[in-house]
Amino acid sequence: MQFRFTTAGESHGPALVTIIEGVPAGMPFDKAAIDHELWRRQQGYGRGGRMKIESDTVRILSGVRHGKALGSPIALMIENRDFVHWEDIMSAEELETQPKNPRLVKRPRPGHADLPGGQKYQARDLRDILERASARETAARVAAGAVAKQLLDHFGVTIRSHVAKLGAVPENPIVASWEQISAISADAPLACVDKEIEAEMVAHVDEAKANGDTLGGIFEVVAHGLPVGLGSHTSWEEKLDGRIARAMMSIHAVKAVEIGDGVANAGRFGSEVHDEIFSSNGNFERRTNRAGGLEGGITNGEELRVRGYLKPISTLRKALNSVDIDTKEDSPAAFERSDITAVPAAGVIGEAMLAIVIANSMREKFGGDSLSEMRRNFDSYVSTVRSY
Ligand code: EPS
Repeated sequence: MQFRFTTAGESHGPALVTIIEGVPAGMPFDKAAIDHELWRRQQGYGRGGRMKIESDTVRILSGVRHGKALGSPIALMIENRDFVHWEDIMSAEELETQPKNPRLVKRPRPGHADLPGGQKYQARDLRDILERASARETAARVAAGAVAKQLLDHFGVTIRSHVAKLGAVPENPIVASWEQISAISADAPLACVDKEIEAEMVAHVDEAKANGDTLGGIFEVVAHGLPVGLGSHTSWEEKLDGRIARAMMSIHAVKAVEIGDGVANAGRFGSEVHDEIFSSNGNFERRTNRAGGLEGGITNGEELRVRGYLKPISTLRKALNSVDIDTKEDSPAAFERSDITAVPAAGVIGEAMLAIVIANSMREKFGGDSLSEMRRNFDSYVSTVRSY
């Protein structure tokens, strides 16, 4: 059994939808917890006007009865409140009369899917591309990820994130403990563990805003409480770090992924990198975790740490040069409204994607049609590993 999901929906269409498979029957289903994750994704200093319009919540369409999962596909829907302003432009039916302001997009934004998407799909209105390329889609991923988190909760696995760097601040990504990350308050402006650095980050966002510019940054996601043995060294597709990297890279604007201290480790001696193994009352012990919880593509029981590196958002008020796809003349790229930065939101999305990859790995390893069957398999495996 796999835990898997798909999403559908355009940014200014009627709704986003996700269908999730592989949730074991009998799992208590907490809608409020999903809505809370959606709320978290909408926070963060530097978000644009759209977040004032949307207030994302899910409607459960299938797969849940009397508060428990049935084991069947779960369909969740998130309405786009903004759709009321776009009904004719985003209409599924052919229009008899063109809207007064059709808001055609003809000037592709450098860095966005606009131009290669337009060329590939032969779109003469680049809205056909940008509506689906928009990071709005990640609301549906966060809903699916919130369900994965609920499953992981039953096995003692918790996932959180923090912003390690916002644009150029600070120079080196912040190193934060699980306790520090867990203590970040839900309304912190930039999900940073250090209040002074966070104030500098806020000023950096203000600077970008004043210049009509945008910023990227680095988020770190940490999974706490993982069992040893998720993923496998036996084949490339089974390596958990490979699966995690793919999931993280699929998040909008993520351009690099790092596990543990992977980037810094590339410039160090082996003796400075590998986490030595010590004996402690008949158990194995690590005193460092530079590997980020994975060795040979297998979880080793330490915290799993993954960083996502985001490029700056590609919709700039200070528009970059582009070319009109009809006239072929140089003209500034399209701008309607945009976020200045979305690194804290990307962290929440990173949590969701990591939760989904780990939930899938747990479903593959422990199987079971019901939560209690999965639990028995899990407990028996964990006690086998303990006696190793
Ligand atoms: C986005 C552009 C903005 C963002 C949007 C992603 O939307 P709009 O064009 O409606 O102002 O706010 O993000 C969301 C709507 C969201 O929910 O995260 C883009 O072009 O990627």
